[in-house]
Amino acid sequence: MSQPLTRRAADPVAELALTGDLARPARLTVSDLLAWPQHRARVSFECATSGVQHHGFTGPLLHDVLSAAGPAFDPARRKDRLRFLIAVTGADGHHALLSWAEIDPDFGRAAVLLAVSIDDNPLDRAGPQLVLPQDRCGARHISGINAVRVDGGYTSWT
Ligand SMILES: Nc1nc2c(c(=O)[nH]1)N[C@H]1C(S)=C(S)[C@@H](COP(=O)(O)O)O[C@H]1N2
Ligand SMILES: [Mo]
Repeated sequence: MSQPLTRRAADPVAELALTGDLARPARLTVSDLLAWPQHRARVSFECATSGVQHHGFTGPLLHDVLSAAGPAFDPARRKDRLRFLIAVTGADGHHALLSWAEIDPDFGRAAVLLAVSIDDNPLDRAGPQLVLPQDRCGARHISGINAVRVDGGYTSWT
């Protein structure tokens, strides 16, 4: 028998909306995120309520995915990137802001991932997870990401 066409409705796949000051905004599933080079990270973080956790994640670098979407800065001008923020939101409303410079190879160089798997379990249904190997606390490891917004709106200084 052929695969039922209703599979997607019965087994929903999470999507994340990539929006903001981007030339190519996009809606991305976990399977779309496999198109970028995949990285592995073993991380430990402390949760204020549940203690220390250890996990292994795989996924693309957040910087690679956002760069492909064409952020509205001149890539040749390092100072132009410093006003950009990245807002990451989970389906439950938990969210955090990162600065572009935090993940930029010329500045903070944090190897932040948009994880497609946790401990070898795929995240297609739950949605991708933010992984910040440098964080001691787990609060920014946002799970079930459904929106990432890039905001370069702080132009009033110039
Ligand atoms: N979407 C979402 N992600 C989240 C949270 C949350 O409330 N919502 N809590 C954070 C916190 S405080 C921690 S410590 C880590 C691990 O939390 P967990 O043990 O509940 O998975 O997930 C983080 N990611
Ligand atoms: Mo936590």
